[in-house]
Amino acid sequence: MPSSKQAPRVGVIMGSKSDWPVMEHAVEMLDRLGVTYETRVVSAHRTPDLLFEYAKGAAERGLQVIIAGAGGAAHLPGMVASQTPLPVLGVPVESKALKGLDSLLSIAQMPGGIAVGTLAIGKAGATNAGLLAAQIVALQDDKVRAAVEAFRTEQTQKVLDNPDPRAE
Ligand code: RP5
Repeated sequence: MPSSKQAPRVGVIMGSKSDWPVMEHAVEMLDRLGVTYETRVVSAHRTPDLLFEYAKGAAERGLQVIIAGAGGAAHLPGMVASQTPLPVLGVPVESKALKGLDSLLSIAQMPGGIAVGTLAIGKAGATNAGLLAAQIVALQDDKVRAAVEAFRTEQTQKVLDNPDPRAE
């Protein structure tokens, strides 16, 4: 679903609906930084034709970055990257069996020649994927750049204002 009536600039896709509790943190960050996006389940093994259609049409539709989250044998980010010139950010989702180490290695260990920017496992990775996507969009958008800078200033100030680790 698009975030607003404005054209989405970031595509947030995931291999399964079950990835949403992690991937919603990417969307939260994009919302916070005022970046338009769309969200969609695109599975590399359950809907391979959709994967190709989505990735091939992404740049033409005006997307600037794709965030792809997947767990287990997580081939979604790499396959999407192989079908688009857009930067692809991969988020390894925690798996039940191997706690996301499988997802991390599947996404990070791309053979040279097709790049996927791999983030941390889980919530931190999804949050940073949203942040990094915004930073990429900010290269051509001063409003988003100002929002990224304000976010970081606020984050720094919060730490400086609360130096006592025991305080509530
Ligand atoms: C991957 O398999 C998905 O990205 C998800 O993390 C994992 C499990 O999917 P479900 O069985 O919950 O649909 O493709």
